[in-house]
Amino acid sequence: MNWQSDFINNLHWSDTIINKEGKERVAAKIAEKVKDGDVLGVGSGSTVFMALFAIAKRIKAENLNIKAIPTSVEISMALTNLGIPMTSLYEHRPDWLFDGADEVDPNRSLIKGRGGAMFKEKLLISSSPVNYIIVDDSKLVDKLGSKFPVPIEVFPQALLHVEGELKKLGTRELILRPAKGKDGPVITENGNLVVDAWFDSISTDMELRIKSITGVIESGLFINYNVEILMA
Ligand code: ABF
Repeated sequence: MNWQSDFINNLHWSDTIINKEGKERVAAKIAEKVKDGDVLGVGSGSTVFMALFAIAKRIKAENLNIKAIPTSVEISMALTNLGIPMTSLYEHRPDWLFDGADEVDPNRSLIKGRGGAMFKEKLLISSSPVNYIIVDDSKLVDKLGSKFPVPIEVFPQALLHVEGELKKLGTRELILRPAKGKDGPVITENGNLVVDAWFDSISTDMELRIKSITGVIESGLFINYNVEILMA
């Protein structure tokens, strides 16, 4: 199996992305920031993919020596395809990072995790001194939770316990995320489930309250992180 070319050929999302031009513009802004010798943290999502294509062009044209730390297997495969060398958190911490988001509120707090990679995304953001969140204006909201639920990665046998505790925190609706195109739930790269939790209101301590439930690995709430929002 030639997974490398299969992977690129299967990027059907490139034809269907919402606001492709906006995402391309912000991806170009990220590529401009890359300097020779940088170790980059690389998030997930279509905007990140576009930034990687732009970065790969610069690496080739200017013979830059860059290393990237990926947040998912999918991003690792894209890096391999594009010839961008990889490293890991065992060896390096990122100099800076770029990642997408699903919602951004006026305080720069975020909901992320539509791809289910929020644990590694949060680990990388927490390890990196400078973090750019690349979004188009459709991601801006007055209130977190207006358009997207909060994704929560849950250890499988803790599901019933976590469900009960989330109800105590006031969740309006909980959905066990289904796997696309097949029966059964999504299984994360860490072997866990993802629960999408809708809240009517998300207080600033909600991230910590969710994280303190035994069996929760991580949530897609990023409240008051050190991030700069880059928009097209
Ligand atoms: C990742 O990609 C996720 O945390 C977020 O859910 C998603 C954003 O994707 P896109 O850039 O395609 O809108 O950052």
